[in-house]
Amino acid sequence: MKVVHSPLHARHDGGKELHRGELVPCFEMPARADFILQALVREGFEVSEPRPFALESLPRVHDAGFIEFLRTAHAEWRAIGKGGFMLPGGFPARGMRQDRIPSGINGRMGYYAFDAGTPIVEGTWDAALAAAHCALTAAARVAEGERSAYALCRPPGHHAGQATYGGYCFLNNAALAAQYLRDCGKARVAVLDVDYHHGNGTQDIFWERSDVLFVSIHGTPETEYPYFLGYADERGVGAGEGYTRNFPLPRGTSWAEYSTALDAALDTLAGFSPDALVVSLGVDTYEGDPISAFKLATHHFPLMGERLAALKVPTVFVQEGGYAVQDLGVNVAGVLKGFLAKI
Ligand code: Q9C
Ligand code: ZN
Repeated sequence: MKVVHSPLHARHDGGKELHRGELVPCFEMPARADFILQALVREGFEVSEPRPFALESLPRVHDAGFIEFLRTAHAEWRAIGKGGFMLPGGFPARGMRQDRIPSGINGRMGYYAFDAGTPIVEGTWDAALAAAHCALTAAARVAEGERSAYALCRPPGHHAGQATYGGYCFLNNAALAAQYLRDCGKARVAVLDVDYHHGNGTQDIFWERSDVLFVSIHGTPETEYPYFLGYADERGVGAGEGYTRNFPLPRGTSWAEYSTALDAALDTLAGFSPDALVVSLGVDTYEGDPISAFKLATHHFPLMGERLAALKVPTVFVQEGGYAVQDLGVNVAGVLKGFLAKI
């Protein structure tokens, strides 16, 4: 399995995020990708840089105005005399207008953002675009016949919707990979999201579609971020009805209950008979994660990989969350090695 990685990820270094009422150093930091890369190189994985892609590959899943906002946001911030990181100060909540996009940069930031924990800095666009290219390159390799590929995406992507950013995510790398596989002629593509947090962005993007199945296992939105999506009764609408499936689990969930939900999710995936699979691979389900509350141990991650291999479907792994920086590499390598041992 080849690894796709870009050093441009380091251009995104958010500084501070608003977390539980305080400005704290960002959990989503450049060292995350460095630790994962080190571990994978140590395990003998071959690493390459992403291929170039036209900007036109992005509007397949994202709104054009949203992409333009991300591309130019920090330059506009500098144009009003500001530097450093950008965080929004207001959002179009219930009872407010959603149909007017403010012209000023502060209002426009609140229009497209859905939290105050996702700073934009000067290099954010370059890093987010490089991460998207990593995911597209991994998808291209699988479309060309490789059994699997791993995209070391940073910043992550699964919280980014058609026209929204948040949860440390700007462009939805997994959704871009899934759409790329569709465009290469894979008729049915499944996305399995095992990040601790619900993949609200991916769900949003494929909500009305029956050609891409979205399945997510995550901490219940009753207590866990992103709070406002990810309940079991969300199943898609219109043509997409039944093609979104959610498995919310309580804080404190350990491998015994987690693996039962994983088996149910895998049954759902097998019933769809996908031609390709995209795994949104967050390892913030780990017991040592500083912002999450599941209890998976390092030795459980290879078991997860083994079960994914049993689907026998060409698979693109896309890195999402995981914030126990020192242990990220061994946990990610564990999933990939477990998978490779069973194919
Ligand atoms: N600032 C991923 O794992 N933190 N995103 C909540 C608000 C947001 C996690 C506190 C956690 C997002 C890709
Ligand atoms: Zn997460």
